[in-house]
Parts: sequence; C-alpha cells; structure tokens
Amino acid sequence: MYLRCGRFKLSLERPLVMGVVNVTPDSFSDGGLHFDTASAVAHARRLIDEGADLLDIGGESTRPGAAPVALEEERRRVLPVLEAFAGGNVPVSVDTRKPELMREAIAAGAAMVNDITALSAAGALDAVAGTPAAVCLMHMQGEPGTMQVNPSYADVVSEVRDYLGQRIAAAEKAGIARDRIVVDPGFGFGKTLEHNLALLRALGEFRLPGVALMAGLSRKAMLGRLTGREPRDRVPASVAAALLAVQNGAQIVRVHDVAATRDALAVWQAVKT
Ligand code: 7PJ
Repeated sequence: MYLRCGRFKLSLERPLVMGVVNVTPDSFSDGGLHFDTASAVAHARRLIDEGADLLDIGGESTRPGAAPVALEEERRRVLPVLEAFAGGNVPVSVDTRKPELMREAIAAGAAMVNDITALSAAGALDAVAGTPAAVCLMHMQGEPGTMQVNPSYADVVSEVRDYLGQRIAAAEKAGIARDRIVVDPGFGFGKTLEHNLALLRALGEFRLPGVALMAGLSRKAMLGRLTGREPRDRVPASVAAALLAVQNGAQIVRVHDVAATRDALAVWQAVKT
C-alpha cells in the first residue's frame, strides 16, 4: 500500500514517523520553543536527522482552550519554515484548517495538508482537490476553545468512524482519490481519557480500505493523566503510546520525539512476523 503525497509516493509497508514542528508561542508540548523561523528550521532539521519520514509544520495552536490565529500571522509563521524544506527529500505537511493557507502552502511545495477539521471549511476540499497533495482528515468534536468542556458520545468508536467515512466520501466526491487520503481519530480533540483509550484499543477499526491511518498521541494530556507528568517528561509514555498505536494498525505516527519513537519502532519491526 502507498500514500501519494505531492511528488512523493510513500510506502506504508513499515510505519512512518511524522515529526511535529510547532511554530507557535503557545503549543502545550513545547510552547514557544521554536517560535521564530530560525529555531523552527533548526528543530525541523534535527527531526530529519533523527529519521523523520515526514514533517508537520503548524502555526496555530489547537491545544484545548487555544485562541484562533489570523491568516496573516499563521502564514508568516508557517511559510518560511515550509519553504526551507519543500525542496528536500522529506515530504512536508502543513497543519492548518484555512483553505487559503492550504493553497499557498501547496504552491510552496507542501506535500500534505493536515487538517484537524477534515477539510470542512468552505473551499477546503477544492483547495486540495486539484493538487497532488495528500490530506489528513482528522476527527474533532467541537472547537479547540471548548472541546474538552464536556465531550460526549453514545459510542465513540462508531461515531468517529462514521464521521471519517463521511469525510472520505466528501473528499472523493471533490476529486481526491483514496490513495491521497489519511484518516486520524484525533486523540484528545473533544475526548475524555476513557474515549481516547477506547479509540486506541479499537484503532484497527479505523483501517478503511485504501486509506492510510495516522495517530497522534505524543505528549498529550491523556498521557499526563496516566503518568502524572508534565508534557516534556511524557516521552516514555509517548513512545509506548506510539508503539501501541502501530501495533493496533496505525501506519503513520505524529510525534515530537522522533529518535525515541524510531528506536521503539525498530524493535517492533524486528519482532513483528
Ligand atoms: C494532532 C494533529 C493529531 C493530527 C495536533 C498536538 C496537538 N493533527 N494536530 N492528529 N494533534 N492529524 O500536537 O498534540 O493528533 S495539535
């Protein structure tokens, strides 16, 4: 199985590691650490050296309670970092929900759009459809500002799966073939700890035909709840979570700690039959 991703054709025979590059002053996991272009570029280069298969560059924090960012500011944060890597050997994803920035990023060489709103903004499907870019369609209940106030589902697994199925159908109708589509249940996006654990247990049910599956658990609050640790001290828990996600069917893991995740996956790969 392959994922078509801009000028890349990525084999999904072994799990891929997507390294997170936050160009934001307020991300929960590394808030402000890589806020200027030069330090974000240096961080991205380090993730490539550690073995990242993809980079995900984002300029809007979507942590619970975060405020939205204006287009100009998001563009100013994201595009210079993207441009520094767009011509290289590692495909670059842009983490945005804004159709205008999707278009600009793809024109600047982004190979993937990672959208926590699954291309639901007006014009978002069209921004991606006529391009070679891949797209990650993620599930979120509510909006980042309020999503963790009272997440509620009758059956979290079937509701998230049905939603992703609907977004795949919308993407296909707009002209995005399945071999360009990734789905992601959106751990922590309008979900309690119990919801997140149910999704992780049932991750295999999100392997939909011809579509790749991504999981992002890295340093998230659910791991803080389980370990009592602050985000920067959640690396071992994050590696365990990435490993469980891959064991349960994830083909791409979105992580902050690329080297540690790669090591764990090397062991997994060797043991796997
Ligand atoms: C995710 C994401 C995720 C996808 C963020 C964080 C919060 N995109 N963007 N999946 N999380 N596709 O980095 O922990 O889980 S922002």
